Amino acid sequence: MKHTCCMLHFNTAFNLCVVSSPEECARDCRDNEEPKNCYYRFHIEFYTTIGPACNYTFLDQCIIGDGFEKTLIPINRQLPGPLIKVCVNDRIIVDVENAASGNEVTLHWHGIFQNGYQYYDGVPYVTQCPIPSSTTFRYDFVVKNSGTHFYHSHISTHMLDGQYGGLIVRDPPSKDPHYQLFDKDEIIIFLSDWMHELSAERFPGWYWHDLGQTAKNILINGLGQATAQITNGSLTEYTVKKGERHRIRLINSFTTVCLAELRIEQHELVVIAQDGANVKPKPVDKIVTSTGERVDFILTANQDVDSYWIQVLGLGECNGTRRVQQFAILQYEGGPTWPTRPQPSYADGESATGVTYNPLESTCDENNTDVCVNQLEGIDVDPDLLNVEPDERHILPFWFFNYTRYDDKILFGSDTYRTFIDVNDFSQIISTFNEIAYESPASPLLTEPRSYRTVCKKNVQNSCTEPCTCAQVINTKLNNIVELIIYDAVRVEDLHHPFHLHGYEFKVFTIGQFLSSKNISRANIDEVIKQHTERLEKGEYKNPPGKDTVKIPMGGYVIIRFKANNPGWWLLHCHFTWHHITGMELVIHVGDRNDLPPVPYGFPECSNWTPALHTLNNFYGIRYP
Ligand SMILES: *[C@@H]1O[C@H](CO)[C@@H](O)[C@H](O)[C@H]1NC(C)=O
Ligand SMILES: *[C@@H]1O[C@H](CO)[C@@H](O)[C@H](O)[C@H]1NC(C)=O
Ligand SMILES: *[C@@H]1O[C@H](CO)[C@@H](O)[C@H](O)[C@H]1NC(C)=O
Ligand SMILES: *[C@@H]1O[C@H](CO)[C@@H](O)[C@H](O)[C@H]1NC(C)=O
Ligand SMILES: *[C@@H]1O[C@H](CO)[C@@H](O)[C@H](O)[C@H]1NC(C)=O
Ligand SMILES: *[C@@H]1O[C@H](CO)[C@@H](O)[C@H](O)[C@H]1NC(C)=O
Ligand SMILES: [Cu+2]
Repeated sequence: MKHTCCMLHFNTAFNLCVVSSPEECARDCRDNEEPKNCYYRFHIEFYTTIGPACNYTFLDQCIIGDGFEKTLIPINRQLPGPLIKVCVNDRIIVDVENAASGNEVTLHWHGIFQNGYQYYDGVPYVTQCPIPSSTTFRYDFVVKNSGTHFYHSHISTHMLDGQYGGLIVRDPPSKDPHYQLFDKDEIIIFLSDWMHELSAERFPGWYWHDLGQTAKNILINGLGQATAQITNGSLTEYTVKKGERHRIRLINSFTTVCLAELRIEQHELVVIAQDGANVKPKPVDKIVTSTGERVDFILTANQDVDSYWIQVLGLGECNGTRRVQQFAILQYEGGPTWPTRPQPSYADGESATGVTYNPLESTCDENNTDVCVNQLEGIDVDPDLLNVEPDERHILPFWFFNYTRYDDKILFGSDTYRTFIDVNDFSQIISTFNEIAYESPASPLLTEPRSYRTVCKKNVQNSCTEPCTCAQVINTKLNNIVELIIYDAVRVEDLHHPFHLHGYEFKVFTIGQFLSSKNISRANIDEVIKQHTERLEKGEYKNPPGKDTVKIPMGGYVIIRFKANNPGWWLLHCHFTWHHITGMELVIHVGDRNDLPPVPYGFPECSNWTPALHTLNNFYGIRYP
């Protein structure tokens, strides 16, 4: 692996460089250290849990999951996939070998800005062609922003089939404002949701039994109990030493609409970063996350030498009849391997008192007893972001287009094959964002920008009837201050959609919720903007915190801002898999072609191929009249 030749992209010359292994890269980060070239090989194939590898003592390729036998499409026969742990400014090279015959792959490096490496963001038909099976695609980028990130499949529903893993980018001591607050930085709590069949079974979904896409289980670092029964060995155990302060990195890699609430018996959790953005420390008792969100917190092992339950409750739809929950164990060195107290029930977790970070329902104003993500204090803010008027403001409602309300001919008319999902109330829906359901073009927008229909807004393009579908693009000027107001126009019980922006960290200014169950009108939003403007005029926003994924409360809204200083084609989408693949996404196009690095030499292309009919006929010498 070491001392290999490799080529730096965007560089015409060949550069000799040393490639380091994952272990060499997962070093302590030091000031003034040479960055490393970190190489990973990701092999993707169909596989099963509790398979024959689990019979041998060397368990490297044994995936247990929750002990239920099922097919998955993991990376390197691991769940979660291999951990990428590097220092800021390292270069990450990942060769993705797609051996899952019949399935395409792309991987998104969630949280990495990719400024200068726009071709490696992993969004199919936006930044690259999907990786066909039996081919290898090399992701190759330098990470310039630190934090707790992760990677996951960005195509179809494959994220649920086990294609994800942690991506931790650490700062050297002088760059980490919280460096003095912890002794150890080793624990990762990686949360994923789980079903007992391949995800494809649930897209569009079943109609007669077990409707919808609700998760069956939750896994913590790929492990969990299948039922209420306690089985030793199937839970993740974290070991700490009494007195130590741990920086714990929590990653939510769910795919369904369930959210997760984490609590660690008898321990306070001090939040220090969200989605890789540092914040002033804030002690809380419970941490709620939705898919795409990450939280770094400090846990001080200051309780009796013992074992403690780490309890994760599934919220939203997972808090229905099933009350899905999962456990891991925090074990103090010298303490028992298993907690002496009984395993808490869902109701025990629910009734545990204390302050909740990122609560589901909250007004997020000064009277809030919980802590909304906009109520943490950032470490630094670009003063331009506090301008009263942004350079651009985009008001973006989202809702579901419900085919079932209309004549069935819209969905099942002859010769129309519209995308839909079957949801748990027997209706068929697609998802719209800014009044359009996103539809992929046939070639990546980044490399083939002419391939999309430029005008596709309802009422503007005559041919676009409701539901309007197209590759929706919002053009933005490089370096503009951009404000987005994203709102849940038609509230649906239990849904709190998390929106993720690629390529950026934004600042969260306001989160709010309308308490009535009425639809949110544009007039409601105008009132919200008025109050927001007043707050800006009075200088009431001091240091809005950063994030890259933010959950919009049911029937609520968020106001976020960012400086558009990263040129490229960046997806903005609901991170619930079934929502974004049915249209709840759009592309923010920043700058133009001249602002981007050249397309890497030999970069794969894809497109439709429907040649004129006479081409073939000319070749064979056949003529039509
Ligand atoms: C694998 O393990 C199971 C359960 O212990 C056992 O019944 C089976 O015989 C083993 N198979 C092989 C091939 O060793
Ligand atoms: C789990 O392990 C502990 C300690 O070894 C033991 O006391 C307990 O009975 C085990 N529980 C089960 C369900 O096997
Ligand atoms: C579960 O749902 C019930 C009923 O809506 C609610 O009262 C309770 O607070 C929810 N639990 C959690 C942990 O969100
Ligand atoms: C907070 O509570 C106080 C006292 O009840 C009330 O006067 C004030 O209007 C509340 N603030 C908001 C934003 O609702
Ligand atoms: C869709 O419309 C049907 C028929 O009006 C209704 O029963 C169902 O609740 C709606 N579903 C959603 C998700 O809005
Ligand atoms: C809310 O909006 C949905 C979708 O546009 C519509 O079907 C429904 O009738 C509206 N409800 C009310 C109360 O206006
Ligand atoms: Cu959504």
